[in-house]
Amino acid sequence: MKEIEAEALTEITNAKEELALEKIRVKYLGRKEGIVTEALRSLKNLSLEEKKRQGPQINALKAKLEKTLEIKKRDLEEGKNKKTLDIDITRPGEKIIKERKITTGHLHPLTVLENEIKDVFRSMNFSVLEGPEIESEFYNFDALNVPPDHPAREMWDTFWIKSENAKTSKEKLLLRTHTSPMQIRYMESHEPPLQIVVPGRVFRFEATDQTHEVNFYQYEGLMVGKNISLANFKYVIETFLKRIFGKDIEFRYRPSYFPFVEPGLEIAIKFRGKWLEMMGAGMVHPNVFKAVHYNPRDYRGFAFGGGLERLAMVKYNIPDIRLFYSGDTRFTNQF
Ligand code: FA5
Repeated sequence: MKEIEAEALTEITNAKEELALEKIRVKYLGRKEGIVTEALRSLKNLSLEEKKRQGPQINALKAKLEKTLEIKKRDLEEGKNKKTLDIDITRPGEKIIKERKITTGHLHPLTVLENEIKDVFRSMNFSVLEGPEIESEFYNFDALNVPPDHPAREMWDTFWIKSENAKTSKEKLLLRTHTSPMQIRYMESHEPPLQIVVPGRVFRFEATDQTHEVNFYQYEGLMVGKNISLANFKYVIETFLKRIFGKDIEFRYRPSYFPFVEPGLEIAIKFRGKWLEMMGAGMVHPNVFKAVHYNPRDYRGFAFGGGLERLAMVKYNIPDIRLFYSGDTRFTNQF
């Protein structure tokens, strides 16, 4: 009986399919010639004593085999079901393959770069903030040392917003021509030391070409404290450029003029064989400090304002600024 049991159990374990399992059942438990069935049947030829000894053993074996067969049968059935579930879940559904491909969205290259800029400045302890796109004449010009009759106003062709009843320059509205008004807004409500960066959209009423848009983005920087110098500016800006471009790039500083800085300078980067103006900058003008009621004798600071698209053009080697706003997905899908 022990031998039969071992043999039957091995066969059951090795059975690969239900048909094979049925054959094993017939072989051992079949009504006509099953080995165990035969053994039970032959009990009647034995002495009473032997019957008492062997009867329970054979019955126990019969029960055990029945149970094992049942479990194995269930396993095989489950295995079969599993097989039908054995699919590649990363594969798009049949319907989707046939009808349409699912395309996932992604960020616009300018958004990606703006996020990168914020990260770089945050890592240098700058706070990131935003300001209003509709500004007043006061914040966009007057407080930045550009009074109404100042010739420098011509540097920024402005979209004015009709505001007939406006009496003061704080009430006269326009689409901001640069992010610099946020210098004033922030200093009005904060005391130095401070260091901020302000990305945002700006507008200019000017003709477009390969490097000029009517609507573009700037990132404004401002750092004010007791002993801030151009050396601090140089360090911050060179660290910034290295982090954005991941390598040394060819750039130059040149003296420039902006009414709200003294001295003023501009930074250009060599791009496709030409110098491309990237940002204006300089040491905050004493009149700007006066406008926010800081004593110009107490504080010094630097400010800069750069063009986001220009930075992206150089970083991604894009020849024409207008591509950013073309809405052409063949362009944006490359990012
Ligand atoms: C300004 O707007 C100053 N507010 C910058 C500044 C800030 C100077 C703080 C000093 C201190 P500017 O007009 O040069 O300056 O513009 C700054 C940058 O914006 C330019 O260097 C250029 O990179 C970008 N830019 C200017 N005009 C356009 C335009 N039409 N299209 C795309 N980018 C432009």
